[in-house]
This record gives sequence, C-alpha cells and structure tokens, in this order.
Amino acid sequence: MSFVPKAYRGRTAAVLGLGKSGLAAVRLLKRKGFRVFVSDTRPRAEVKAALGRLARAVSWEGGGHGPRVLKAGFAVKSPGLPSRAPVLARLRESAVPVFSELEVALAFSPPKDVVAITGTNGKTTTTALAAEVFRQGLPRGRRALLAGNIGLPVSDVAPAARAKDTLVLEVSSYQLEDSRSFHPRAAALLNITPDHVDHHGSMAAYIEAKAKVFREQRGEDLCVFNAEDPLVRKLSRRCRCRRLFFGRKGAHVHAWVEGGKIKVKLPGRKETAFIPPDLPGTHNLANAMAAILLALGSGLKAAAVQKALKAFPGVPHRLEEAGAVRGIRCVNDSKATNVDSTMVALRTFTEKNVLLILGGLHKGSPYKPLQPLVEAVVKGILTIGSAAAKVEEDLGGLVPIFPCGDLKTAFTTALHIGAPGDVLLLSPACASFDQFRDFEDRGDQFKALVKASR
Ligand code: UMA
Repeated sequence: MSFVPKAYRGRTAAVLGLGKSGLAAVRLLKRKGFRVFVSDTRPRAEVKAALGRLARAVSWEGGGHGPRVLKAGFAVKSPGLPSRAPVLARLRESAVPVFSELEVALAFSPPKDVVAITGTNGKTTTTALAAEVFRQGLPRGRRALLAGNIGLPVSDVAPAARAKDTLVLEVSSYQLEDSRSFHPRAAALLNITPDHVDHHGSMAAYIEAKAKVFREQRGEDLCVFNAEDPLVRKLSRRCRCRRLFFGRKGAHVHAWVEGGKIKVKLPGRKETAFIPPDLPGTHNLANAMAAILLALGSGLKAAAVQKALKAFPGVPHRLEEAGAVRGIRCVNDSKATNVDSTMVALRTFTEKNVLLILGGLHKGSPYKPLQPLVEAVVKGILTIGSAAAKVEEDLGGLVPIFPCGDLKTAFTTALHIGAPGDVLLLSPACASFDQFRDFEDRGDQFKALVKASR
C-alpha cells in the first residue's frame, strides 16, 4: 500500500521521531493541511525545543511513544526507528498504516524523475557526484536536486521541486526497509557489507532492505550494479529493468578502469573514456563509474559528464583534508561509521604512519577485519567512546592502543606521540551518537581542533 494523500485528508498524522526527517515531515504535513501529532522518546523539553514555534501548532509528546499515536489516521516513521520498535507493532495491531518519511515526501513531490543511490559505503560521494553530473547534463531550465540520507530530508526538498526537475537521492537501508512503493527511474546499488545488523535484526533483512531500491523498477527504468560485489551481483538477477554493471574489464561490465581512465561501453554505443575526479582511493573510481553509468544510461551527454567529474571537489567528512599540525597531516573521515568504511579509508594509505582515531558507539560488528590494514599502515590507535573495549579486544597486540575516551584527548595524545610526516586519521568505524549530535558534528569538532592548533 502506498501513501495517497487524499485518502488520509482530515486525518491526524502521527510523526514518530523528531530528528531532521521528522521535523521536515511535520513542516510538510502542516503545510498540506494535516493535523499532526509528534511522538519522540527524547525528554519533553528537548522535543519542545526541537519543535520551536511549531510546538504551538501541533500536538506532541516526549519521553516515549504513548497510546495517543494509536488514534492517528496514519503514522510517518523516521528512518532511525528500528523496524522492531514496539510502537510499530502496536500500530500494526491497531491497523494504523505506517509510511516512511521518504514515501510521504515523494507522494507530494512534483518530479517524476528520481535517481536513487544506495549501498553500504560510497553512497554519499556517489550521490553528490551524480547530482553534479545531472546538474551539468540536464537541459537548461531543468534542475537536479540533491536530498536524502546525505543530510537533506526528502520532505524539505522534493515537494518544493518542479515537475521537470530531477531528484537525486541518497537512500539508506533505514529509509528503504519500510518503503513499499519506492520506484526510482534510475538507481544504483554500490556494495553490501555487514552494517546496521543491530537495526535490521539480521544481515538477510539488511540485504532485503537494500534490494527495495530496484524492486518496483520495470522495463526502461535503469539500475546500475557493482559487478565486483558478490551480494550485489546476486541481487541483480532479481532486477526487472535495464541493468548496467561496473567492475573489472571484461566480464560483461559496461564501465571499467583502464590506464588511469574510466572506460564506458553502453550497448549499441561506441566506447568513451573519462578522466576520473581527483579523489583518493580505488573506491572513488567505483563511485565515479556508478555516477557515470547513471548519467549516460539516462541519456546525458559525455561532455557534460566529463565537465562535472573534473570540477567535483569531493564531500565533507569523507577523507577530507583538515590541515597539518606540527607536520602531522590531519584527515577527517568522520563519515566512516562502519568497519568497511574505515577499511576503504585505510586502503588509501601506503606507509605505516597513520595514527587512527577509532571508536564511538559500537554497532555490533567486529573490528577484526581491520587487522591486516592496521598491521600494514597504522602505527597507533587512539580509542574513543564506548566501543573502546571491543576495539582493544579485536586489535590489541598489533600496534600500541591509547585509550583516550573522547575526541579532544585523542587529538592531543596524537600530537604528543606523532611525528612530522605522520597522518592523523579520524575514521572511527562507529556511530557518533554516544558523544556527538551526528557524524557531521564529530567531523566539525575534529576540524575545529585542527584549526585551533595551527
Ligand atoms: N526516536 C524515537 N523513537 C525511537 C528511536 C528514535 O522517537 O525508537 C527519535 C530520536 O529520539 C530522535 C529521532 O527519532 O529524536 C531521530 O530520528 P532519525 O534517527 O531518523 O534521525 P534524523 O535526524 O531524522 O536523520 C535521518 C537519518 N538518520 C538515520 O537514518 C539514523 C540521517 O542519516 C539523514 O541524513 C536524515 O534523516 C535526513 O534524511 C544519517 C545516518 O546516520 C546520516 N544514516 C545511516 C547511515 O548513513 O549509515 C542510515
């Protein structure tokens, strides 16, 4: 069942969770004339502060999801609410339909052209790059608008767009898991490695959530897949629309890397070569291949694509150069909220000179997969947050580990033990919510420490 606004006219919308997406959904639903009831587990004072002036325009509760949500005509779920949250079971029992913020936002969205990117890692960079490429390549007067998991709620962006615009969305498994009708015209599935198992309950559920990015696609719709990722390749067999693959040369791929360039050969078209964006690591070549295939597969011109690739500066908090302090190069990779993402970051270094800030809120996956890379390029680990003990258990004995507790202590310890030529890398492999508002806050605080010490 998809969300059809007119079917719920005059009904109360219960918005579950008042983070960025919840707040955007509240604003949208109010504008569209719905009565809104907000429910959040945070203390009342925090909910009131987050609502600001809206606190008088909507009804709301804090400190938990009480029985009042069951009286709503429908509920809108923030992505962060786990699907096993008791409130969702109670809503199901009471036959109150629950829709994702993504689907509600898209139901009010004029553009039909939606491009969606998902994957465990690389989705932010790929989405930002794809948005640049579409901006450059779309005919005059048609805009490409960026939104989604990247930090811009779809409810804030999509309903204000024009019908001829293209929405370029970063979609997470959290947003996809309870979306029933999400149907992008073009999609990309970059990779799937263990992450968010705590949220989804199992790896199988996580994979199924990711598969929803192409589940409703048909015929001339387009889905881009990573041929090098076994799980992605397997899932691609279930896709019922046009498929394009990127990966190693040969083996039925449409984009590959050869002689430092990205080569593309679409069915029935001649081969084209692109100079990749100036970003570190082979993972960024994969991200660029996905963005190029989305663009060319959507009919954009190669020259426009190349122009956008050349101008792309990368995204903040992803292997972002933060400056040097006493000859130590500081790199902000706060976006690395899982082990795989930290592995991707470590692979971009070649010397054993990395001081790695690791830890935060532990998400359930082991840190052992980091062992070979730690042995190869890391000279010391500085732990922060509640994950410290598990990091010590999984990586202890390989390199010195300095338990620091918080980011500031980790930073000053690194300056103390580091030497000119070293790299101080914040790539925590953990969620940030134990000590920071979000990963952006964590990265901004790191950059502020660097700036203050220069
Ligand atoms: N809450 C409840 N009940 C619960 C659980 C949470 O009321 O049972 C409340 C919390 O108290 C809080 C609110 O829900 O007030 C938080 O909602 P949320 O976790 O959905 O966070 P938002 O601020 O709405 O941010 C979400 C995405 N967050 C998550 O999916 C966890 C942001 O992605 C996204 O940028 C934003 O929407 C805009 O679309 C962040 C993220 O970490 C970057 N995503 C994960 C990832 O990339 O790995 C999926």
